[in-house]
Amino acid sequence: EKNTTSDAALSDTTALPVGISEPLVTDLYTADPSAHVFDGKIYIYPSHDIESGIPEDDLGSHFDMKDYHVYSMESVDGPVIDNGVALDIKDVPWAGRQMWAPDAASKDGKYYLYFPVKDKNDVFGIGVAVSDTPTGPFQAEPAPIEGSFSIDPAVFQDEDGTFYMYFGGIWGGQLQKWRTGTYDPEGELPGKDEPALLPKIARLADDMKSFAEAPRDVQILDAEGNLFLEGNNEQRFFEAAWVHKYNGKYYFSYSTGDTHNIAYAIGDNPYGPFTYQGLVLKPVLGWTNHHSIVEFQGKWYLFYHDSSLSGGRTFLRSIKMTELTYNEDGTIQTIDAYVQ
Ligand code: FUB
Repeated sequence: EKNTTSDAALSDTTALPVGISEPLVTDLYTADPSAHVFDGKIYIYPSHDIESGIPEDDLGSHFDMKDYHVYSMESVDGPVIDNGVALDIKDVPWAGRQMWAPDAASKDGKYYLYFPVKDKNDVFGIGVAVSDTPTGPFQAEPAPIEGSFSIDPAVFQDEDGTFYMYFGGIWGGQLQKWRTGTYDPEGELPGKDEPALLPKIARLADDMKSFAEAPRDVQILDAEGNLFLEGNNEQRFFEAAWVHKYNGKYYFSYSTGDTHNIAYAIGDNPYGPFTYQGLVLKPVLGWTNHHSIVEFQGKWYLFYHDSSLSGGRTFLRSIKMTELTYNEDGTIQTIDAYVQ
């Protein structure tokens, strides 16, 4: 069942696994960390988890977040600074509920916060808000990005300065309701023997507030060049896209959702196709698994979350970071967050 933790597990906190990393933030619950290096500092753009009292369901209704905080770090061992509320849902004119996993980008001295939120008809779209500083506060645009839908934006800047947004998520993320190109409230996932739904990519326009092209599918292929089937939930895309570049190759990483992995695939250009390689991160405590990968001062780091601080409550998560290591051939050494 999606996003639930049994009461038995909650009542026995001694049964919780010991993590390799401590939470970066302990006074709020935080999740879905998108990390970037701007002007030599790490900035983290997470979701801000709260106890909403909304019952857990397969659509993630209990993830009813209402604002974002941005965190900054001058060094990996230094303090993690909470820069306060960067954007509140009440300041997003079109928003209804559920501020989910955000990301950010910087261009020409401006900073852009990209965020998925449901509109007043309960349909997810992706908003953008602008600031003169990486920490905000951010001023939301009056409407979602035209042509955007679903959840989990991740904005990647290529070395030539071009920005691309990856997005999408199935189940509560509503990607299955957009299969015809417009929103269909009755939209269903493909059958188990059909190709799984794919994440989306769109190049951002110069204004950073609109798409320069219609979103298209990002193909994730197996070693034989085939798309994963919907029934292959160990490997197919679910949500939480992220892209980084290492040694000239493009790494597309993502959550497999109901099997709780962070998997990755490698390609030769931002559009893919990407060929599946394996796991970046094994399942963590809590239902969701969501991450980012960033280089800082010559080392690579994985930012992720788990529910250890809340004793396993799946909608009260905490962001963490750990070093990530590549093998000689460019593959990533799989991380188990609970093996020291
Ligand atoms: O935090 C809410 C949702 O849970 C995110 O958008 C998903 O990626 C999952 O982590």
